[in-house]
Amino acid sequence: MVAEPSTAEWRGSACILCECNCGIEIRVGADGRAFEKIRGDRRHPASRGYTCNKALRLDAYQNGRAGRITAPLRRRPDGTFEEIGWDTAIAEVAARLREVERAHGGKTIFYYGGGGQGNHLGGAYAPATMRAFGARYRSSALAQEKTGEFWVNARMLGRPNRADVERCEVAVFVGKNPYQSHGFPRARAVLKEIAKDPARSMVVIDPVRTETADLADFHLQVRPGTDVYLLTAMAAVLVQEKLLAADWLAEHADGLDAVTAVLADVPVGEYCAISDVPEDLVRAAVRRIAAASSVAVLEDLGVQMNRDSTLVSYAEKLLWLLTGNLGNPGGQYVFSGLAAIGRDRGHPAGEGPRSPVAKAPIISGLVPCNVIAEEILTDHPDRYRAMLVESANPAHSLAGSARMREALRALDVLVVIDVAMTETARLADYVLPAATQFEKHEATFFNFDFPRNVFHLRHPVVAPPDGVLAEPEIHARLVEAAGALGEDDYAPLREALARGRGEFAARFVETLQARPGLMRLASVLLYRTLGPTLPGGAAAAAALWPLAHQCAQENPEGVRRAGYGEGEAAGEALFDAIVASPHGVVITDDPQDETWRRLGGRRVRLDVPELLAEIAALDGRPRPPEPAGAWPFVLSAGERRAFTANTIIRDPAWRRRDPAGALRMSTADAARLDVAAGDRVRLTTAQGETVVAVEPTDRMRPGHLSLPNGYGLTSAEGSVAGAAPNELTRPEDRDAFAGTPWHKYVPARVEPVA
Ligand SMILES: Nc1nc2c(c(=O)[nH]1)N[C@H]1C(S)=C(S)[C@@H](COP(=O)(O)OP(=O)(O)OC[C@H]3O[C@@H](n4cnc5c(=O)[nH]c(N)nc54)[C@H](O)[C@@H]3O)O[C@H]1N2
Ligand SMILES: Nc1nc2c(c(=O)[nH]1)N[C@H]1C(S)=C(S)[C@@H](COP(=O)(O)OP(=O)(O)OC[C@H]3O[C@@H](n4cnc5c(=O)[nH]c(N)nc54)[C@H](O)[C@@H]3O)O[C@H]1N2
Ligand code: SF4
Ligand SMILES: [Mo]
Repeated sequence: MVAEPSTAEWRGSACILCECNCGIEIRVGADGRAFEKIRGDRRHPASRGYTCNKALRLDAYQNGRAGRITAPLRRRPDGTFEEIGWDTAIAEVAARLREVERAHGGKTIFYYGGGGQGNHLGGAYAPATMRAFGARYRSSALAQEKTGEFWVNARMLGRPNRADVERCEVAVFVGKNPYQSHGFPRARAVLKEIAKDPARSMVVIDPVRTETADLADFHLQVRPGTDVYLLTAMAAVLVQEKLLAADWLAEHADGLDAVTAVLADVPVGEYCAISDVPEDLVRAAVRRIAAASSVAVLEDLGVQMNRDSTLVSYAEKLLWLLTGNLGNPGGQYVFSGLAAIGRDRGHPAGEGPRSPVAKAPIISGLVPCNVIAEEILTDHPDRYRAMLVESANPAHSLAGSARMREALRALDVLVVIDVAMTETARLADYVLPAATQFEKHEATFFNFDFPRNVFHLRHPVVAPPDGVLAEPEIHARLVEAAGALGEDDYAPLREALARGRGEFAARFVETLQARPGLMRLASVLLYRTLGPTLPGGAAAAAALWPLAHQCAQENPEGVRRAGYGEGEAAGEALFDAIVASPHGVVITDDPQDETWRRLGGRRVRLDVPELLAEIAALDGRPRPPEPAGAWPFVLSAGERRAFTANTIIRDPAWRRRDPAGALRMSTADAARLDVAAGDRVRLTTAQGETVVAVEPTDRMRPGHLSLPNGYGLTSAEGSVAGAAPNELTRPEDRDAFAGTPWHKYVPARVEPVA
């Protein structure tokens, strides 16, 4: 049982609106529900009291007019929903999935999601449900943003890595606006520190003069979609001006000759012209990077959801590798963590696992989001027939919403686990209502900090309403209904646990060795055995127990320095500390050279042949078309702004500004079209059209448009606020290597409406 939280006191939790998950404290009102006050939590080891404007509005997530669901729903033949009990819901969902498995094989059951920006604990239990029904394929939002970068990291380094922005001398942001989107702790404060310090510099590569660009020393205001030319030119300047970290490269990297041979021939001036950035400015920025003792480079959606995204990731990594910025304080590092987010085997292009229908590359275990509809809408025998969607809203968030809706309708069965009636849930056969992130134990695996990495198991802040369940319980019930686990499996482990955790650990390992088939069911096995014994009703934390042990084994030095001791005991101590603290704990405190140990003595590989060949061939490629003719604009569909948070908060009233999500365009374009702020225009793309209000601004380049992310949600009453970006995007517009979308490069036109 979850302990009833008491009111009238500050309770430790975290903001769930972006991957930073800043620690917060919440004071709940006398009604036991309202978030009366929210403040940054000074005891949180990563955020240290910091929040941005968004955390203070979290009551709108918990208590807003958000279409909350509090009973399992079953679709009636006429398309309306009826409430059913949990026993019926679990039995019917299990029977329907079993039916699909029997008729077509478990591989036709597709799992999507597993957590948004704040809730990954459910995702830790989902593999058990997949295993119980024989499901093999899965995906999540990561496969429409990060998989290209994951693959490049795997090919070049063998491990994912991050940039140490907090300690760097020079920060470089490529298609990223951390002032609004964050992405590292205390982002606004860190950006201001860099801007203020004459010894440090900031380079921003973005077509928009963003709030981050305002703080930059070098703003390379690139023509949308041409970053591959700009970043290749930047890497080429390093070679051509002899700015390479030669000694470092000799010690740590292979393939330099192949790379320099290609970069030596790059026509820097011409590539700068294609990108429309003054060559002098580009050279000055590169010289600043080369002269710095440390450079931290972060790329994000502006390039990851754009043309040539995987190639851009490669050129971006060459920039910091050729200058020796790996493993140095303030450069790039390989992080610890409780889960392996971002790891991939790094198969050569064309050789790794593929999706069953579209034969798209599966990177980090994820099918590219842009082919999911294609994998359903076909008569291929292996097409996906059933889908389990958890904590995600693919009918809204994936490219080509119309086609995605058609695909979801074409499934034999769609099951959605969510807190609210979303665009996706409306299409479901069954909707299973979850407790919100403030009503249960919850956590994320976005733990990438260095040298001190942090994990935060949040405790419930308010009691859940009757009728909802936390995801671990939903998965456990589905697994049991499938007959994959039961009392016979639990009893011996419980017996061992009664004699102590040591006995339990030994019996658990023995059990998995004897029955390897239980491996992927382990989370539920632990939830039902170890779970009920955890303090404060933290049964959901059971899945963290093996992860804590694994973390202690893989990072003995970091875990010891963080104060957990050594050997088996360190894993137990780390786990107990995680479960006990409502404020988050430091899990590893790494020595500076830990990156090299994690790379296991492997050298960096600079020449990824498939990618280097494409870079070499750039010059012979047709030049990217200027926006013209029927599509004179490039639309960036889905920008992060002061009041956007994907589709996590569904109540539009949470927005202090910009309730309908204005279309930003340059003042010059607005004058030419004769439209002023607030005027409505028709925005058309090859996929669809919408009517939106414009906001002319001198921050935009002429020819460039931007729509915010996360608008266009249907309210409980059926009204829609703002434009849904993916009514305007197409699934076929995607990267050749990773299948990631071109959401930031959508040819468009704009016409004033009367
Ligand atoms: N406020 C807020 N913060 C968020 C989120 C949110 O919804 N709202 N979502 C979170 C999530 S899920 C993510 S993945 C991150 C994403 O964080 P970001 O990637 O920083 O967010 P975006 O605003 O989508 O895109 C970043 C920048 O790319 C620029 N851009 C557009 N086209 C191009 C181009 O052709 N080249 C280059 N170089 N840049 C271009 C845009 O102008 C924009 O400033 O944010 C997280 N944080
Ligand atoms: N055109 C365009 N499309 C984009 C983007 C873009 O920039 N442009 N950005 C993309 C990016 S980077 C991302 S990350 C995705 C995000 O898109 P999705 O991965 O689809 O997820 P979210 O919009 O974050 O929605 C999270 C869902 O979780 C639900 N939820 C909230 N709390 C809980 C809980 O505790 N339990 C459960 N079970 N559910 C809960 C919410 O109601 C919501 O339905 O969107 C992508 N789509
Ligand atoms: S939205 Fe703001 S407060 Fe919330 S986690 Fe992100 S940076 Fe922190
Ligand atoms: Mo994202």
